[in-house]
Amino acid sequence: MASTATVVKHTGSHYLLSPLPRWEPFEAVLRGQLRLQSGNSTNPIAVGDRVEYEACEQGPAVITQVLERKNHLVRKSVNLSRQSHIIAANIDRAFVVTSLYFPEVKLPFLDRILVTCEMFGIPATILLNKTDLYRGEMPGAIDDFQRIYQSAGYEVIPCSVRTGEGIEAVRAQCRERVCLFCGESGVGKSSLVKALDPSVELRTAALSTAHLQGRHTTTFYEMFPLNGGRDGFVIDSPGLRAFGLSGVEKEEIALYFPEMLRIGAQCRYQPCTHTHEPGCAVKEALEKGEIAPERYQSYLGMLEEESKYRK
Ligand SMILES: Nc1nc2c(ncn2[C@@H]2O[C@H](COP(=O)(O)OP(=O)(O)O)[C@@H](O)[C@H]2O)c(=O)[nH]1
Ligand SMILES: [Mg+2]
Ligand SMILES: [Zn+2]
Repeated sequence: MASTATVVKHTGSHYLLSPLPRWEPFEAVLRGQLRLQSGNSTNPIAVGDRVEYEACEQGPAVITQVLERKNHLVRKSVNLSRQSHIIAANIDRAFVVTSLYFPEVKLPFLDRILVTCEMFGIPATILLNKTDLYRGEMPGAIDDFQRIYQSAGYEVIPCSVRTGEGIEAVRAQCRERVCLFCGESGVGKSSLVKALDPSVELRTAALSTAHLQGRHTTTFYEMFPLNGGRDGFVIDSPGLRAFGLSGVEKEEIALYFPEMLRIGAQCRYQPCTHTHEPGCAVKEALEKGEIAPERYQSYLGMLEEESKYRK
């Protein structure tokens, strides 16, 4: 009889599985022929994958099948081979962590991460961390930030590991879910995970990197239980820098801005790039202040960058 479990860690040849929501990790290996069915990706199974396995009397269990994924994060290989690497699968929510200050927020970078989440079908919540550093000096800046992203359709949770602001709201969102923490380095991802459960051993330095085929770099991700799994499960990440928009058509980019996707259906021309076309509903909404100029600027930046690569 095959049982199902979730991949919580991958270390080269071995996997750790756990029958989530129970945290009882055990070792497993891959049945040989599964490797052949991995298509374009360099790894057939990633952290978060639900798999069927057969238990063995002695030694590790054997993974016999990967169940269908709800979503998965892919990193394209930098070279022109069509290979890609699956970073994680079945993520219920991404926490896109940022701070207004130290490091100073770069909205185009933040928007790129949000677009990446939309591309892969991962619901995102923004954690505006380190409010202890700027709530006093620039109270209006927090409101401005919230206005931009809430009007785009994202929930923003101001939080601080120092004062504890927002931590319980984040915890409530983690429960019964597998959440990915992502965002620029230094914004406080690992600190937030630690605030949710001080016993989590985030060995960020131990994220193994193996060089495959010269320039292709593989990073292994790992899942951790929050308070034994009672508060859900998290995957910390060193950043989303490597996930380019490669392979995205110009016309496609606006579909990953929820506020443009909503309004874009009313544009006179379809598909519309929302730049020069007459009767563009997105530009009208921009003029009326219904779409934040900061988001539109990020969009134009991405359009320009993608066209550059396409020429
Ligand atoms: N003042 C303040 N510092 C924070 C907060 N959260 C994290 N930090 C600090 O920011 C630095 C980077 O945090 P870290 O969790 O390693 O960021 P990561 O790279 O996103 O994982 C560390 O020195 C933390 O102590 C916060 O809420 N307030
Ligand atoms: Mg970290
Ligand atoms: Zn338009």
